Amino acid sequence: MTPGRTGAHSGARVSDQSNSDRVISGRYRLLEPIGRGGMGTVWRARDEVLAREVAVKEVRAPAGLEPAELERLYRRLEREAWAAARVSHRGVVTVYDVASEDGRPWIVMELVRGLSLADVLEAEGPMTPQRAAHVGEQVLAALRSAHDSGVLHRDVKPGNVLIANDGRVVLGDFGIATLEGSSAITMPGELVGSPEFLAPERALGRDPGPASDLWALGVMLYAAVEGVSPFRQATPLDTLRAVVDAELPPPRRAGALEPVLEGLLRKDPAERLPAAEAARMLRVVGAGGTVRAPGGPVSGPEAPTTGPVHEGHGPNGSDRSHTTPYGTRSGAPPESPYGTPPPRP
Ligand code: 3AM
Repeated sequence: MTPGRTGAHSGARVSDQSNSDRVISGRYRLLEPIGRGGMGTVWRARDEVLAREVAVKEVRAPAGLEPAELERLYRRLEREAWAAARVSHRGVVTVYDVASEDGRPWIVMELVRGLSLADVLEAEGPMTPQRAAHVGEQVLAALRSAHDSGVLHRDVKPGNVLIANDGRVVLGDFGIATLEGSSAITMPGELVGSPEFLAPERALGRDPGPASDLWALGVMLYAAVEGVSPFRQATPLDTLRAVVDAELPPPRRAGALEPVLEGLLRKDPAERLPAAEAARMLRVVGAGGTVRAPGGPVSGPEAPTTGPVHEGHGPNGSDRSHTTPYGTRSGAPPESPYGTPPPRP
């Protein structure tokens, strides 16, 4: 990673330059698009009042909405940005402002200079279980802080996890976060969130809870070590069916992380690994130790194994050792982490 740059956010993959140099709300000058999320484009921008760079998310509504529906969507997004602003944690992107321009909200956030986990996986291929556990531990700490404030993220996925150049792992994009207990923003026929990360209870149309975010964390960590997303199928509908019905494809490269994945990816949210236990297990695996199946005793960090964990455990695994959590990039870029659907069990 190159210090000081915004990671892969050169704008090369984001073609919409049309708003460049536009000033939002008389204050935020859009400089370059740095990524595109589900709800719109994220820009690197300059806050002209405080003379610092920020990230600004442009919210785009699905085409064809009635004006009243549009208005409702925008007001809800504002409320949800305010909900996210309640969370104060070093692992959670700081929301500074909701600016209003051309009748729609623009979410102003801390600019994280680094790469998204999606970019890292694309460039480097699957992670070692130890490194994934280290990332997962930090994402979980951020989620627990959000949950303690009554905020659900609802869109945990590699594109929304930012790995800053200083090594900090930051959970970003609270654009569709919501207060626990309030209903989701839904457009006719639309599910909020990406199908492959959606927890079974959400795929079944039930209200999400903190455990739904833990499921998404499990999917993300599975994809990070295995190189394939566990339930992804050719169409969103088939993916949702697999989320609800399919057994978890047995991990082949997860090694010490396997009990954590199994615990986070239990279909019944009541049986899912509790956050505190998941945090403890991730800490142990991140330190090079091993853990027993969820519910069982955990081997403490006092007796971690040393050295890489389960390197060479699966195909292409032997040359991917990383001596530091964000160290050496090795080997040819592998297949996309979300490329090939896993075989159905
Ligand atoms: O499209 P990629 O994965 O490169 O990292 C986020 C993602 O990048 C980036 O915008 C894209 C869509 O979410 N992003 C989101 N919030 C950000 C922030 N606060 C951010 N990059 C820097 N700072």
